[in-house]
Amino acid sequence: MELYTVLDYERLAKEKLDKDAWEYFNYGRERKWCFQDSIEAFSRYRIRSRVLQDVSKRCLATTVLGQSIPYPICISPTAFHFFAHPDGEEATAKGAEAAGALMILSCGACSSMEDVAMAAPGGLRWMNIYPFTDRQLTEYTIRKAEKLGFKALVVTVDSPVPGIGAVSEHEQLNHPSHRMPVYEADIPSARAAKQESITNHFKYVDEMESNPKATWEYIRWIKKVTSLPVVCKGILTAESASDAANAGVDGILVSAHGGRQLESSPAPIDALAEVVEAVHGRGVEIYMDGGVRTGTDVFKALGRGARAVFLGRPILWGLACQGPEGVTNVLQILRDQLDAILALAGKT
Ligand code: HOC
Repeated sequence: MELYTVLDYERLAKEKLDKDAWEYFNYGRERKWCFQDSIEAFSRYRIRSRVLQDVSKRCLATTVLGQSIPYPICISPTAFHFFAHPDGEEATAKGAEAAGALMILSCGACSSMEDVAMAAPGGLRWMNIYPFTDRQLTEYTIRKAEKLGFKALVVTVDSPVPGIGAVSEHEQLNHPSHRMPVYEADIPSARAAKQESITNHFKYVDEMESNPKATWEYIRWIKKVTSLPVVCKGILTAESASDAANAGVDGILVSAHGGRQLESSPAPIDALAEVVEAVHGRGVEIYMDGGVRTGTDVFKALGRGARAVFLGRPILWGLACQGPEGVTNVLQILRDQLDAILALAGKT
C-alpha cells in the first residue's frame, strides 16, 4: 500500500495492529461525539486566500517556550507505544529526532525516560505528568525530567476520575510492560504498585492518572518545585484558561484527550479561539491537539491562534506501519502539506 497521506497510515495501521491495540488507540468516550467532532469540526472552517502575493519564500520555523523548531507540528503524549512497535517510545523518539520535531513523552510510556533520552540524544522533549495523588511520585518524575534534559513539563489536567477504565471490551488487553517511568520510581507508592500483580492495564491507568482532589494549588506547587516551564494539557474553555494563567503556567495545550475523557467536550479547534482570547497578553503560549489529519487542519489551528499543533494517533499509526521512519514520514507529510497550503492561502 502506498502511504501518501496520514489517512493512508491510519488504514494500514488498522490492518497491522492487533485488534486490542487498535481498539485501545482508537478508543473514544461513550458515543464518540467528541472523538468524531474533533476531526469533523475542521470541515466547518474555510480558508480565505489572498491571491497574487509573492509566496516564493515561505518559512515554517517557530519557537515553543524559547526552543526553536523547524515547523509547528509536534508530538502529543500518548501511552503504551509498545503496542505499536517493539521498541516503544524509543522508536518514536528516534523518528521525532530525525524529523526535528518536539516530542512530549507520556508518563504512560513503556520505555523509561533514560532509554528514550539515550535513544535520541539530539531530540527536543517535554515530559508529561499528571497531578498524581502521591506528590513524591510527581517530584521524582520532575527531577528525572530535569536531569535528563527535558525542556518543559506538560501536566494533563482533564482526568480527575478514570477515563478509559469503564470499557469492558478492553479488559483483556494486558499491560505491556513494567518499564514505565512511574513504576521505576523508588518510592513507596510505586514500589507497592510494582509488587501488585497487575493484569489489566486499564485498571493500572485508572489508578495512576486520576486524582479527584487536585486543584490549581497543585499547579502552583509544581511551579514552585521546578524551574522548568509548565504547560497545562486538557483545557477547552476561557474560564479554565484564565485559571491556568492565574496559576502561572507558561503554556496551554488545548486538548480533549483524543475524545477519551468527556464525551460532550467541544472539539479543540472550536475551543481554541476562546482560550487564546482569555489569556491574550498574559505571556502564555497556546498549542492545540485533536483531530489533525492534514496540513489544512494544521493551517486552520494556526489561523485560530495556536502557536503549534500536536499529533496523537497519527504518530501511533506511523509507528505501527513503519517504526521510526513512519513517525518521521507522518510529520513530514503534514509539514509539506502545510507548506503548500500556506502558498495557496497567500501566506508566507
Ligand atoms: C500514568 C498513566 O490517558 C489514555 C491515557 C493513558 C495515560 C496513562 C498514564 O489512554 O487516554
